[in-house]
Amino acid sequence: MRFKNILGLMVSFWAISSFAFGQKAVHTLYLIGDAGKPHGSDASGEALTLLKQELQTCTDSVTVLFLGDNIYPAGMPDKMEEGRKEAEKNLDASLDAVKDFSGKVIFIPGNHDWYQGSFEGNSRLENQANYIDSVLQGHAFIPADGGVGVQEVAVGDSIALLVLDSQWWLTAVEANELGDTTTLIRQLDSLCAKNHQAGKKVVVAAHHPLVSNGLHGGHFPARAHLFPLEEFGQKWWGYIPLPIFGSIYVGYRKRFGYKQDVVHKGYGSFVTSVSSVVNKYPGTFYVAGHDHCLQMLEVDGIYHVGSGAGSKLSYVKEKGALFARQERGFCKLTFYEGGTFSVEFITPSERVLVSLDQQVDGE
Ligand SMILES: [Fe+2]
Ligand SMILES: [Mn+2]
Repeated sequence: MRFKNILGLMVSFWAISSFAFGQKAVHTLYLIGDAGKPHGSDASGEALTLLKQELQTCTDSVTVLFLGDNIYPAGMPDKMEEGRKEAEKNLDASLDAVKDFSGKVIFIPGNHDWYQGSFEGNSRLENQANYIDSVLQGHAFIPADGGVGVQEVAVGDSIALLVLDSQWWLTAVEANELGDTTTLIRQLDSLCAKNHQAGKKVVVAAHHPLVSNGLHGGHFPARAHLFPLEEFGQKWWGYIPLPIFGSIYVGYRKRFGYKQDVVHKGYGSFVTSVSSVVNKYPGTFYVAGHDHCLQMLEVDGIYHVGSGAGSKLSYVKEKGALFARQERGFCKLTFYEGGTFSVEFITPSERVLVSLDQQVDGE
């Protein structure tokens, strides 16, 4: 990051802090995604440890939202099935971070919770919902019954949290069952309209982002052209140079993508349809995980928050973002009396309040 960006962030930190401390917070949302592999390396659990510490000082007007991929690699198998113990262990770290906290906790599903959208996906979501409920006793998983549509969750009087199961959409498109997607879009539009007219801040939450400066958004570091396997884990084969294959791979991901990439046909239909609704309501927040980094982008008056650095890490491009870090952590979105808000990213090494008019112009 260049000097002027650092200076800009410092100035805006001061500016936002001044108004934030002078105003009463009405509700705070903690956003953490892709936290389902907390035992991968020594540092993999650091975001959840940090969240647990952070929540020790929190009151009731706080909601913690787990943005999907709560269990890697394939969601929650049946009790006697292979992989069940590992799945429980992976989810337990998230549950432990929130179990002594008195506010609201919500888990939404990602592609890994869905078993990558396979036919077994629904039963794995049900297993996860039941397991979370057995620990937290509060139906914290949405959608609890495997149902589709938009779920409106009450989080304070002035905020409307609208939750979508984006992997359900991707699965429906693949199975060519598009009927219900039209219903979902109509429902989303009427809920956005109703809450905007009521003067509420609208936060739409789903696992899959509409736009991302990370890998799923089609952004790769230059070294991916030489070491394309590096993305698939820090193993020895990640350091095999594959120059021509690397460029073909990166080009393919950018142009066509695979099922979990923004440019892919099925995912693209989700992006087009949901964007056509939320873009009608400037000032809306769209919060997601999926790319394993922390980022915030502003596109056409919509604030896109990406908070998928709950356990894994991957590349994010800084250019064009209001904030971007390849670091584990989470986002704190605070709403104040009078309709103002602040966005803060918290990692083990820093807390950064995002300035809304300071796009990063470096690489
Ligand atoms: Fe993920
Ligand atoms: Mn994902």
